[in-house]
Amino acid sequence: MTASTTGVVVQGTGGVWEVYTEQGDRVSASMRGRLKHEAHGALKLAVGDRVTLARDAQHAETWAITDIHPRTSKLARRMPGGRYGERVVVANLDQVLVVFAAARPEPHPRMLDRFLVIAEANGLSARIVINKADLVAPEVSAAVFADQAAAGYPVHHTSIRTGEGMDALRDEVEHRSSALSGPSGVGKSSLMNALFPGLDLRTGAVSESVNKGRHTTVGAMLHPLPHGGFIADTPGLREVGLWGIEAGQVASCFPEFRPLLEACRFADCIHTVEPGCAVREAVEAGDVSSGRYESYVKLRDELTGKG
Ligand SMILES: Nc1nc2c(ncn2[C@@H]2O[C@H](COP(=O)(O)OP(=O)(O)OP(=O)(O)O)[C@@H](O)[C@H]2O)c(=O)[nH]1
Ligand SMILES: [Mg+2]
Ligand SMILES: [Zn+2]
Repeated sequence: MTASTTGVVVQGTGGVWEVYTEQGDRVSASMRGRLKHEAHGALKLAVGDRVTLARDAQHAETWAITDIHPRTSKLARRMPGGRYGERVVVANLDQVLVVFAAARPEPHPRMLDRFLVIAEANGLSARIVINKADLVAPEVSAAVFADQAAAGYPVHHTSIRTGEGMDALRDEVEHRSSALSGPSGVGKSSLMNALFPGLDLRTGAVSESVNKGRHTTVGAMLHPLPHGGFIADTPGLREVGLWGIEAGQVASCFPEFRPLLEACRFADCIHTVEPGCAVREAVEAGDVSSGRYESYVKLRDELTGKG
């Protein structure tokens, strides 16, 4: 007799995987032989994948992953040239939360743009969280990321000290699968603990180095949320980086550039020196922020080896 169920892979980087079942149990499982062969040596399964599990009555302790359900999205590190394919860091994410602090550490709009471009290149919607709102006057922190808000990204102001913004952010995170990203020390783990007290994530300046020392393979890990949904703490965008993004793809990773791209005089316009460039005209007219344009040039140069 065989029992079967479905679940979501929450941890593991090959070999044994931790799966959170639809019954709310956390079980260990390995891929069934047939599935392994289909993978052609590549790591086919990733954290976030929905899977079917089966268990034989004779081996009641061991679950086998018998099927991987189709993905709705993936945050992937693509290898250049496509020779080694890609490595999926987290599958089936609904959104990325890019967290910065209003202060301590100081926020950097150009660094935020880098995170946003990585999310866009992976086809994931992004939400900006400005944490530690208790440290800075609201109009000051709103001004820092005003260009990104104007580009259409939702912005949350939060503080774990005052509780500001917590209910609104929780509403956007519950029942979804989200990855948190952002610089060290901005309060990502603190925020998750404040939103969902049962999570008990490690906080403090050393959290990440401690984690790296404990696990030789630092992979993504999903935390199930009490009322449904999952959250991945740090690993995510930073690990994926700009790796494998094509230089020609960068302009379309700026949502406010997209309606302009068809209007450039040259189809292969790279929006730097060409005459009749609709993007540069919009920057000069003040319709597109010069800071965002600066990020575009910088990231593109980095990908073409000029940066
Ligand atoms: N004043 C203030 N301090 C905060 C707030 N949120 C977090 N902190 C403090 O900021 C420090 C860093 O918080 P963490 O949650 O460890 O930051 P993190 O982003 O998870 O850092 P890494 O894991 O290193 O990436 C801790 O000392 C927190 O107490 C806030 O809203 N206001
Ligand atoms: Mg942390
Ligand atoms: Zn152009």
